[in-house]
Amino acid sequence: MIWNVECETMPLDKLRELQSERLINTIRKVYAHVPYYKKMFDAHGVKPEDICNIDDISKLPFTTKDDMRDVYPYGLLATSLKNIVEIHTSSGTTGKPVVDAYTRGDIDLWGEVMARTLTAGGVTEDDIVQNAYGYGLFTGGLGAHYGAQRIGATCIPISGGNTNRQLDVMRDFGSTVLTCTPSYSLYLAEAGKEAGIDFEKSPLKLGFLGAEPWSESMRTDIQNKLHIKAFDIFGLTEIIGPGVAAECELQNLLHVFEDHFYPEIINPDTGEPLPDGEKGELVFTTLTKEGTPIIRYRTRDITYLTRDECGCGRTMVRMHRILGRTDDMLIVRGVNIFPSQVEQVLLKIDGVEPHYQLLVERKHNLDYLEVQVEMTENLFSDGLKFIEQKECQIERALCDALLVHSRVKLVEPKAIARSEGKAKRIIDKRNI
Ligand code: DLL
Repeated sequence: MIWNVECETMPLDKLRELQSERLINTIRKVYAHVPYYKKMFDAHGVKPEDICNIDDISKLPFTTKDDMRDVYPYGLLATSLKNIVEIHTSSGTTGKPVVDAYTRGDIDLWGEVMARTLTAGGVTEDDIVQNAYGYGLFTGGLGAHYGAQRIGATCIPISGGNTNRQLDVMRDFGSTVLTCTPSYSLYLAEAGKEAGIDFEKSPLKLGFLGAEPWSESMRTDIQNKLHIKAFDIFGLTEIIGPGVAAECELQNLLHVFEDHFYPEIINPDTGEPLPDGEKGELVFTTLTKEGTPIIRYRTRDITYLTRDECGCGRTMVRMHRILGRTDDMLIVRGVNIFPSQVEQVLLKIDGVEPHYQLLVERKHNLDYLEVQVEMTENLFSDGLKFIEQKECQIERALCDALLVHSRVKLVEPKAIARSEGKAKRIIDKRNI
């Protein structure tokens, strides 16, 4: 099923024309209204008049997460604050988060692209959507919410966590669609089985899973355990949240809604654009966003694009599921984390050294993060009681900074292996 046949199956020449027109408008707008972009374009020697069609996009400079943080909170606004009706921010940055500010038009666009996402997997107004993505500053909850409501489905805004309640709601209300992270869907499957739910007989039939990496074998597992068809959905706060790309009923690569979000693949070392089919870093330019339009945003996600025809009839370019990252970002229970965030916290705490390692494991389909930190000789000689107190203190500080719980284990001085090159900060034992 296709939500917006006219847009999603647009002939390629018309699509190029539309993208060109929208890019030209966006560039004019940001040059005139966002001092940050004017400065960047001037420094790069590019003027709005130089952008005549979508292929000229490669003349424009990139935007990075650091650029966005530097102009926190409102530096990328392309409209007056009185036109902003909602704000979301991303997790996983040291210092200030990245801000996405939405006008009424942007919220409307979000509902549209999420309606496309859910319809692509078969959701209709007859469905009951159990939305177990987190509501709040994270974009998952409200993004899926707007899409489900746009379709006219019944949305249950249960948000993340509280597994027993999730299972009760699923049973009592007869949820037909589940939206959450892939790992949480597997956790629900196991907990449901233990609670005596027979998923083969339950009305649940579709899952829209994303916000973290997963694999084909994980899809098979989820589909078998929950007796649903599971779709990969992709997005990021900086662009709009979920609703940037999604699989269709053929479950073969994700269609990028490129009439609104223009994708490129670049060589992460040189910044040179790469042709279709070649793996590299995914870059997005928003073509219609009003509040915080973004030009050539470097996502750090690795994938490739293909224009091979898809049997569903959509003409929108497809991207492979995310293959990795060009940086050391970890996603734990759907929350983005950088080792540098941990370091920032440790530097403020007495009795420990900034020698640490993050161990991530998946047990019963839930992620567990252990942070091993070296203590100072003094703390080491103070005794167990003091060490335990310190562990609790660091756990609390890390939870505030990372927005996810971790277990802290203080280890003896010099216990963490030193490296002659880059320190090995992450041991990821998850077999995704
Ligand atoms: O995770 C938005 C989202 C919510 C997407 C719900 C899908 C469903 P952020 O918190 O800003 O936004 O994190 C964005 O998460 O750059 C990827 O590295 C990763 N990511 C998102 N979706 C997928 C996916 C939301 N389907 C970052 N597969 C992105 C792999 C994903 N990684």
